[in-house]
Amino acid sequence: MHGSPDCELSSRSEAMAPNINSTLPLLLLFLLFTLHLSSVSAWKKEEFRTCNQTPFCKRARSRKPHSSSLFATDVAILNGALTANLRQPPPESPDQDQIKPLLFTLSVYQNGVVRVKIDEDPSLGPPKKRFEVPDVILPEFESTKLWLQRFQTETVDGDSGPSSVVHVADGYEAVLRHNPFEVYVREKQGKRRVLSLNSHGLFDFEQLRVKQEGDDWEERFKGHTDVRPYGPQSISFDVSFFDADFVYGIPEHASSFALRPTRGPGVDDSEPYRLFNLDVFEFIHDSPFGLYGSIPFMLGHGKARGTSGFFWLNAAEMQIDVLGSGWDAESGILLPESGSRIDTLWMSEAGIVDTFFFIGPGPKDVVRQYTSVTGMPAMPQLFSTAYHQCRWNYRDEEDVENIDSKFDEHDIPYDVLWLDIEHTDGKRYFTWDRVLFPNPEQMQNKLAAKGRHMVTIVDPHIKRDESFHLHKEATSKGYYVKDATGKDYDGWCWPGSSSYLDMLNPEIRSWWSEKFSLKHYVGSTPWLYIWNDMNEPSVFNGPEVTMPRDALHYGGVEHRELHNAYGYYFHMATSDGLVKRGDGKDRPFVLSRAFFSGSQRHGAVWTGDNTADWDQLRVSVPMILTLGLTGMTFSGADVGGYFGNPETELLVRWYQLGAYYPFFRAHAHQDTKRREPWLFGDRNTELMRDAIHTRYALLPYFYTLFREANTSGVPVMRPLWMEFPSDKATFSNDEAFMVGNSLLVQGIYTERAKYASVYLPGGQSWYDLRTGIIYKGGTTHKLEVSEETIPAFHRAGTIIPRKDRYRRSSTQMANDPYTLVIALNSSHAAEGELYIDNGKSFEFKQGAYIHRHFVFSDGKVTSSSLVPKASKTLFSSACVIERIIVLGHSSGPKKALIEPSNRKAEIEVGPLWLQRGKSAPVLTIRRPNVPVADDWTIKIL
Ligand code: NBV
Repeated sequence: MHGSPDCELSSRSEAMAPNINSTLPLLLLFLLFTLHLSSVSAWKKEEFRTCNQTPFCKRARSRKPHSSSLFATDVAILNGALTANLRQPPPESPDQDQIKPLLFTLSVYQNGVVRVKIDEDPSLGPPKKRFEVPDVILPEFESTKLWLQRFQTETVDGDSGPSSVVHVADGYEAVLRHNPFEVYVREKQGKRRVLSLNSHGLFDFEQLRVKQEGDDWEERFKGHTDVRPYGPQSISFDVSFFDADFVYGIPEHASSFALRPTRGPGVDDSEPYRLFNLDVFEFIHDSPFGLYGSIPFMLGHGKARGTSGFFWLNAAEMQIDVLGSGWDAESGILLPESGSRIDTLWMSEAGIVDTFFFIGPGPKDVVRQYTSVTGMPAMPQLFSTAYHQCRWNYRDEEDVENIDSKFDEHDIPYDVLWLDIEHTDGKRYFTWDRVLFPNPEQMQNKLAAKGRHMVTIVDPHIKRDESFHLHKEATSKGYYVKDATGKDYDGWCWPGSSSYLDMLNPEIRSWWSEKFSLKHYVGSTPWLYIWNDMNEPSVFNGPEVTMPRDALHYGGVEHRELHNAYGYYFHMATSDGLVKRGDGKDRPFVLSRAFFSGSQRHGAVWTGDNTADWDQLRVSVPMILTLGLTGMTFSGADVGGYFGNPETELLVRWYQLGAYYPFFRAHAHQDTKRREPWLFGDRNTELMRDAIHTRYALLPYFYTLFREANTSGVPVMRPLWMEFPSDKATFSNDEAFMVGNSLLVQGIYTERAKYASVYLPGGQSWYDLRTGIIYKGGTTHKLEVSEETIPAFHRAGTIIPRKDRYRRSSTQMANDPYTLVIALNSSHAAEGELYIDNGKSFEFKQGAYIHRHFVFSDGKVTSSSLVPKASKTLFSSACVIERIIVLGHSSGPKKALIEPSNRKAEIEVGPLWLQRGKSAPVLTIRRPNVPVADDWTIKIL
């Protein structure tokens, strides 16, 4: 099942062989590294630090509740914000460090966002400015700041001193409790708390220091030494989510969707959830260890109040404990009854406190609030929402041509063919192995003739090769990240000795983005898009397979301070490159492995190197749900599982599930057997084709959902509770999910499954997507499972737009007619939307799109526009609606009347297009052929 260690060794060593030059030190290093790799098999836990091996984490975890003696003084309104100094009592003995006051600022923004910043006071002479992550917060966010004029004082919780209170939004206020220091948001009425920081007195802030004789701050791990020139500089504090039954978020981990307690009674020795971007070889399916990306944003959700969110903008290593109820008993201090409150402990190695409280109260409000700070997910090009075919590697042009034609032969649509690292000349990105790929433009043009695209990989490690123009230029311009001594950092990756561009520097990002122009990227065409892998960054011989924390970036920033955002800046620069390449006209497509808050603005991500087993199929759902909830809606997992050879049944089930991932790509490791959909016998080809066809039919619905995400932050793939926030039975369900508000999908995660238990929420019914058979909501159904499909249901009361004709690619479907599927609820009503634009350019931003609202009520369907009235139409479509299927309509009328054209259309009471077995009441309006862009009404007579 797992990739063999030998193969892994051969692929990596082969990649480096040409770089072994005659110098002894290099050879030794190479041998050492080879030895190191030969021991690589499955997940190597010991290569990565535990909390106990991470001093700041160990220290923070050992602190007892109420050990912080911080109190607020000098409270004032300054620049429209509430400010204060946070102080500690003078030290008891002269050899203890005198803690300098910290600056506290609380600002309030529109729509229920409160920002709390705590940093060292620059006027008190810290040895350097601590790192504040730039370019993540939207510039326009600042303009939503509500300029505070005053605060009120009040005595809370029987304190002897006052608290300062400011107004937040309708019905909410923020409170700064002076002594002990605490900050929280509460409801005005009834004063119920929503979210709080430092309620348990775990706040700690290690200030930067200048090294004195005898100070030994070095940290060692696995033969690596981190010099830590400013001493320990960590920050930790507790955050409480009130009235929350569960907490969610903080990707990326392969674990359950509702986050499990990591400490407290009955929790054995768990690690905290770690946020540290790492290339983890063969990650396991249930672990709080950090993977490739980090989003320090957590949501709490409960039946009693709804949803709230907390975001800490900090790119250093973070560790987060979810504290199980009763955790504080360890300290001997008994806290008031917690109710359904969930306490968490946040610990970071460096940076500042820059936190955001989102008051909700609904789940969609919280994601809207979070994306109002970090940005809405980019609107993808239509082709990228279709099916992608990848493998490490499609060998050469002939292989590409063959794969491409096989898709046509087997009548399977696909949109994108991917080339992994072997297509390059010695892992020098932007180049081609000219023996294998002598005519890359021609190859891409052939694909483009069928409306298809290509993606090539561009990794961040740059081969240190004097004859490689990119390396020469980067070296002469001084564009590489430096090591702790100030020399260009030299690490090992696929090309051997490599350096890494300092993507924190905007000038370097801009230089990098130019490299994607058709002129610079020789052999590229406008149909070529990009894949950024290894951008955590992955460094084979670095500590924990990444860059040393004491490496230096632009402005003297230490790598430890920005580590989790390195991949973000790389993704950003690449995506800007593709925008520039098209003169700012076309939307980019860049898939990235590493990510941070805000990555949603730059493209898609995937969950990295999973394994072909059933557990990994199952965990893909909570992983993608978590990404969606934290802004990264355009995400998916490698269909089929990256490492190992999936059994045929698993592969088919993976296609059936993957067809509903927002990002739908099959991918495999180079040591696996070929597994394109036609290699497993006719029946299995048919099953995989069906799954891919389902995705293509639903593309209009997916694209509409991507637009919804782009305007509201609400993810394409959602947890059930996002649609049914007060249905407790949904809160920890991570085997099923919603695609938009209309479709519920339940994966099948076991071999030879005969039955599945599917919980269908809400008071309304659900229609089986294939048969139209109706099921009651608010209950669990034990359903027979067939090999043909995984269970999927259309929610009563909603309308789904489809395109039912199959072409070679989504591009070729552009002029195809639509089908509307109307699922009636108990009042015989339903509604839905359809968004259309040219699928490619940024013109939609100027209003060049169609957005329809369909309503069924009183026996008629009405189409009206949701586009604000513009002086002229900027985008039109000649497409028509060729079929309207009404589920749950049992009477048998014969005709439908179309207005305003005053035409009649035939009605048929008959089976569904997807149906194979039993039927249910369904009525089809045949060939109404109403223009999709127009207003019309169709009445069933
Ligand atoms: O570029 C090779 C692979 C790639 O196929 C995969 O998708 C990435 O996640 N890459 C990692 C490097 C090495 C994997 C063992």
